[in-house]
Amino acid sequence: MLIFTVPDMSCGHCASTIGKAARAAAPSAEVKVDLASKRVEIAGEADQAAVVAAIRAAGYEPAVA
Ligand SMILES: [Cu+2]
Repeated sequence: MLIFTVPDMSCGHCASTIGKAARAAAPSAEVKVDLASKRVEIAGEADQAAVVAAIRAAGYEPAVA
């Protein structure tokens, strides 16, 4: 399980963009994005560096929780 916080996730649009980026980077994992807690949880096979890079490329800065 990878857990990130994304402090600049501020609305549903951010959450959906971040979710798409994370899912594209970890297609076989289960990705959950929670706007209220600004968290991204990824269960299953996922490359942390690839997910971080994808979220950054989408314009957000993830922090490993
Ligand atoms: Cu937003």
